[in-house]
Order: sequence, then C-alpha cells, then structure tokens
Amino acid sequence: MRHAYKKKILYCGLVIVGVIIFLHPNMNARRTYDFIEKRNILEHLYDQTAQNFTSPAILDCDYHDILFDDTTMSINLMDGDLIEGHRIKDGGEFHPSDCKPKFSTAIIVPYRDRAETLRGFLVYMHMFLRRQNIHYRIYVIEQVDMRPFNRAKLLNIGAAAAFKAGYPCLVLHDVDLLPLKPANLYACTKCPRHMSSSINKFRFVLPYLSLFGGAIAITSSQFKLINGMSNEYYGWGGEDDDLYARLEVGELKLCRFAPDTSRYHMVTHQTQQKGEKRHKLLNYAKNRINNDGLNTLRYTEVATVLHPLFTHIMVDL
Ligand code: NGS
Repeated sequence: MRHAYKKKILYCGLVIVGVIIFLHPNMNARRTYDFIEKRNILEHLYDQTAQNFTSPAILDCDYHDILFDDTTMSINLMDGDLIEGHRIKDGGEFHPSDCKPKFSTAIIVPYRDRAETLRGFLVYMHMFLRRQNIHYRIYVIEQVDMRPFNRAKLLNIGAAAAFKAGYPCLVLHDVDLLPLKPANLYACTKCPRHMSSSINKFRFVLPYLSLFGGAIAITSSQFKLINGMSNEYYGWGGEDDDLYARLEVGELKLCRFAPDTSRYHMVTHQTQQKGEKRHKLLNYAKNRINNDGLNTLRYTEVATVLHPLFTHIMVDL
C-alpha cells in the first residue's frame, strides 16, 4: 500500500516537472525559423536614401561582398577607441566617400544611466557600420525624468527626429546589444525585420516566434502606418509584443535573416523594474493602435546635442 502511494507521488512529480519544462519559454525556443536566404537578400532590401542626402561618389556601392562576409566581429572592439581618420560627422553621421550608398538608416537607441555601455556601444557600432557602405546616423534618446524607463516612447521620439531628417529606414536598437556578423546589413528590408534573433543570452536560440524586440529594422512609412509604438509602457517588458500586435493589425509580416547572420552579444547588466501594467495593456494592444502612438506623442525636449559619435536627445516624458 505504502509502496503504491510512493509510486503515485513519484508519478505526479514527474508529470509536474514535465509540464514546467514544456511551458518554460526557453524550452519551447525555436532552434530554427523561416528566414530570407542569403542569395535572396538583395532583392528584399528597401533601396532608399534620405531625402536631402547626396553623395559625391559616382559609382553605386556594392553589397554582395558584405552580405557574404563570413567573419565574426570581436566584441573587444568596444573597449578600444575609434581608428584615426574615421570621417564620422558630428551627430554620429557617416557615409562612404568612394561609392554612392543605396541605404540611409537612422539607428535609434533608447537610453538611461549606462554611460559605460553606451561608450562601448558607440565605438563598436561605428566600427561595425562603416564597413557596410551605408549612410547612417546614430540617435541616442535619453530619458531624464525619474519615472520608470519607457523604451517605446523614447523610440517614438527618436523616430520623429529621424523623419524630420528624412530617413526612410529606422533601426530600433537596445544599447546592450552588439551585432557580431558584418553580414547583418543595417538597412531595411521591405518586410519589418527582427534583427536580433540569435542572442548569446538565449544560447543563440529564438525564444518565441513573435519576438520583435532588441534590434529591429522597419521603414519609416511602415512605422507611420502602424502609428509607431505605444507610449504607455513604463517599466520593463511588453512594448515589443505590443509592436508585434500592431504589425498584425497593419498586415505587415515580419522577416528575419538566418540565425548565423543574426548573432548578437548582449552586454550584461542589472535587471530592470518590470512594468506592472504590461499584461493589461497588451490585452488591448490592437484596440489602442489609433489613439496611442506617434499621433499622441507628448514630451518635453530638454536638449539636443551633436556629439562626435551620436545625436543626443534628452527628454522629459
Ligand atoms: C517577454 C516580454 C518581452 C521581452 C521578452 C524577452 O516576456 O517584452 O520577454 O525578454 N513580454 C512581456 O513581458 C509581456 S528578454 O528575455 O530578452 O529580456 O522582450
């Protein structure tokens, strides 16, 4: 009798462990996902430069070599300094001088309180990006008030600045992520692209298929079509899932590059305070798309400074 009882407990225990393992996000992670084959990437790219951008070069830049570059960048670069004669203009803008780029990208980085991470990010990113023969500018949007961090609203503010400067393509980028593969071109594809689908923190495995955070590329017109992101997510989490819901409303299907091309290193940091309302907000994400976003964006711009490596926009939300 006692033996049968013990067996039952053991059996129940095993079932519970099995359910926990099955439900754990990392256990359901996608080892593979649909992606654009390397040989097809060129035709999927959204060729467009900023409205008032002109290049002195005659020949068009070629992107075949970089897309097929198999090397991995060393993250030690972030501890170094930029090489001399880098030709980056104040505000963190760069374009190649020996060929005419086909893409202009505004890289928008929401930020607060991580000076050392930001320094490493800027040095690394300029080294990474200048090899890609694109025209780009890095915008850092800093939240100066004491409310919980609002990543999505900061991204909306950065997007508004990029629209003003005529950028047709936005890369929305966390400061703690470093792209490892030069083949991961920082240009928009015609489909909104989840770029950071293979991060060391998740053992280079995609945690879930609709993940649309970390680093993404989206055209300015697509971002406007879905009214940008929600302004309501204070604290960590949910705002990227909300953005995914907006893509669904706009019938925009996301795309990705191959896992090997989409590798990122995440710089370690303390975990952030989680947003209390995020699940509630997420339940009504699709209902709020028309009255929460770019068209309701209100904030105070404290200052905008053109630093040698980035455009620094300080805001009070
Ligand atoms: C989900 C969050 C997302 C977040 C993702 C991965 O649970 O915002 O985890 O996070 N959604 C909600 O909280 C509703 S990560 O492990 O990369 O920090 O992006």
